[in-house]
Amino acid sequence: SIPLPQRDKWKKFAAVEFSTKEEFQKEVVRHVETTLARSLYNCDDLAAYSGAALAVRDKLIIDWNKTQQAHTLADQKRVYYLSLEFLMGRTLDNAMLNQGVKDIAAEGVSELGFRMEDLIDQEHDAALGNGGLGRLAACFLDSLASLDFPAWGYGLRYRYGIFKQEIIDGYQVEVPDYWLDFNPWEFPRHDITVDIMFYGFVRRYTEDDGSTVNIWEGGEVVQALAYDVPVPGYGTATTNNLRLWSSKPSTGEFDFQKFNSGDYESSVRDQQRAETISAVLYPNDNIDVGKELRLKQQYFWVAASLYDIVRRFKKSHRAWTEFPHQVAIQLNDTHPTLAIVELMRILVDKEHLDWDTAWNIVTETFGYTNHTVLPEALEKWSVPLFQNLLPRHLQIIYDINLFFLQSVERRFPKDRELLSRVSIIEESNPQVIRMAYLAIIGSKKVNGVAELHSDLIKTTIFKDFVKIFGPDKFTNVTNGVTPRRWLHQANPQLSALIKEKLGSYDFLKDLSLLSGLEKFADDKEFQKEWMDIKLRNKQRLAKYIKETTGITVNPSALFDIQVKRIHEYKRQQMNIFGVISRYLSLKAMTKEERAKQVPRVSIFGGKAAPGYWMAKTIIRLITAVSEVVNNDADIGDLLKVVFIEDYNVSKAEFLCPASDLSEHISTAGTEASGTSNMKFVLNGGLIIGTCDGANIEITREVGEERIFLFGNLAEDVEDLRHAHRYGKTPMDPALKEVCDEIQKGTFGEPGVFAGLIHALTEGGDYYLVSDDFASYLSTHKLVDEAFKDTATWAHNTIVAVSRMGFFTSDRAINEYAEEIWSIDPVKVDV
Ligand code: HBZ
Repeated sequence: SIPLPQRDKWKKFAAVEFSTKEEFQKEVVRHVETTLARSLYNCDDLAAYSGAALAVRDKLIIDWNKTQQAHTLADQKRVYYLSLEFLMGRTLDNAMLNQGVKDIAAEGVSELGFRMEDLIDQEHDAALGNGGLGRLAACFLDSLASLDFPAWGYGLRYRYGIFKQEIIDGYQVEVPDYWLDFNPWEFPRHDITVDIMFYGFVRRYTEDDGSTVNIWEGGEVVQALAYDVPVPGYGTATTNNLRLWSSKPSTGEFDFQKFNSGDYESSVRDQQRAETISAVLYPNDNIDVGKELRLKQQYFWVAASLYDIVRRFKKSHRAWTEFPHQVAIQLNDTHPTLAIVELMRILVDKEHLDWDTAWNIVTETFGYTNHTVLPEALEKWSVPLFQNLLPRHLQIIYDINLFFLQSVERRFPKDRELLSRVSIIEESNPQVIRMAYLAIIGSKKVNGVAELHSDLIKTTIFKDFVKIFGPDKFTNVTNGVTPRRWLHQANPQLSALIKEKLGSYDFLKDLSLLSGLEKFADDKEFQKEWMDIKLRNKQRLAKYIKETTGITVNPSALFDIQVKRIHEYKRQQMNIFGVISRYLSLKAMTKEERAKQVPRVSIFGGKAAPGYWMAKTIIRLITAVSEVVNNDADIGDLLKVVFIEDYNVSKAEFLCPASDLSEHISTAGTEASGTSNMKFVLNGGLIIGTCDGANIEITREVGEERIFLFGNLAEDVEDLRHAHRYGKTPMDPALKEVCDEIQKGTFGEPGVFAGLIHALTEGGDYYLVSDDFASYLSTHKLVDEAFKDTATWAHNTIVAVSRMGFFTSDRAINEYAEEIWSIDPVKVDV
């Protein structure tokens, strides 16, 4: 740092944040003219967006610097959130909101000749995630900063985020998402690099004192380069850091032998291999594929992050045993579980701590969040693959397992079965490493993401570990969403109306204040304003649908939305079968009967993993049904079916405010929590859903009258599946009709959909579509009836919103801070 005598000069010229409209405008023009080398003669929306973003970024980074200094000075325990995914979406709007400059900035750009909405629309989503898990990480970062917690996120800086989805001839086509052309929100830190090793071998030798030392050496080396993304809190100066690692060839690694022998091309190819590590986000959600490059990504990211965390800890010159008092590390699913092993390697091999001391430190440091019970999603790595890539880490895992199994044997001496059930190594061919078990054994706390889910992990997949470690190691933290993005930013009109009633925007920091709305639930004038906002949000969506698909929808129809990743367990197939059934009933009606029906718009959106053939078939069925139904003159406005292409965070922001009804209809016991259910209700929509994930807690909060629950319960699923396997379940008659219609060719070549039908019949209907179908259809009838009574509908949505305070991510983060991390906030002075 700068020597004392020169610091006054620095302080005199320290960067200052803009705080007025004029100062903001000055910054925008300066950036457009200098940083971007444009002028008033060639400044389009994109250049104006860029100028505004750079101006806001300057403000962020000044706060970021203050925050890092305050955190260093406070020297308190920090939390590190390790996640392979951060689904941040757009930044400009959110940064302006959190910094409290939205109004002056909007006026400012308007006077410069632009509309803020148009500028915001220029921004490319930061789509470094698949779905709920990645978006949860983003909401958590927002809450951590807003609550002044000293926290860092660590992730990978993928060159390609989740693919862009195009629908061509009704089928999903994946297009690469190259998003880094212009990203003003990241700062490359060319001075922060870490060399990461792969492959090689372990050399073991004996020291003079007789102890053995293991050294991992001789492998391929790749360099990790840090990119920092500032994360501003709402209504506070705290601006935390999200550090994303990018891979590049290590500086010492150029193969001069190849170069000298004239094989220049192949030596460049070797270098490019290094860049491949952070090139692409794996596009699978809730399915484990086990590719070597994925394991490389995991180790690369975990090793760089731990090196960084340990380096920061070492600056304080504390004893190693203090480490868990300074550092909490949260594992977002099992993807970063190698961090447990890597920290052991650092402590034992590099810092020469004895095993037990090191293991105590490690197991006091980590927390593990589980996001799924689906067997196909639980991460397992083949031992031979692992042995080759990370030989020393495999030895450490074997030792962790050995000591663990010995302790289990001491406590449960006669239970051989138990030992094989809980072993980190599964004795399959080839052997595999069960990452969830490693994460449990190496963590202080394990949590699920909603009450039912946290109970299920304790009674099913991790039952043995509850017996071994006791129930207190397992806890629940129900997910939440940030009301800054998901209420105020997504639905500014609703937020403003709520503010008018509650007197201030304090509810954005303390969402429980929404309870103050309940007394207005029967106020006719308020109901009208409330429903008018819903209508305007639906009109905006209708306009978007018209522009992007050509389909005309009636904004006063009931908008029924299901947007999320396409997956059999989420049962979009059941939804589209339900739509077909509705279509068939409408077709069978007389004109008079039809006139009494509530018009519907069924809206779908979501990506299928590129290799998930069944999910892609579901998309094809949705688009096929929409082609038939939307063009059927008998039906007109009574039913429209829309598939929204390329569902992502910024689309969710205008879809959530536009729903009357949203669908959260997973087979009971399969959806760990769900978070879009919370977003939809918070925006004044009702839910049709199963007794699954957070739907159950939403029901408890808003009251059973305000949610349309249907279907079998989690506790019945096993028996129902069993009955299917033994051929004891005839197909539901309404579903049978739907299947017959598909097979007749009403929606095009039936062969295309054979897989979907097969899954219901010979496939054993694993997701229990047939078992839940009758209840699903009859509940939709209740929805239609309820929608006719506008006053009661308005009342119910107002009451529901007023009771959604629990589902803020601020509440979730406070629970993590208290029960898992033991961290306190640090105030940043301005
Ligand atoms: O995490 C989701 C759950 O399905 C959802 O119920 C929950 O609300 C949310 C947040 O807790 N899980 C995921 O989104 N999972 C993944 O995206 C995923 C990605 C890569 C994997 C496995 C899972 O290898």
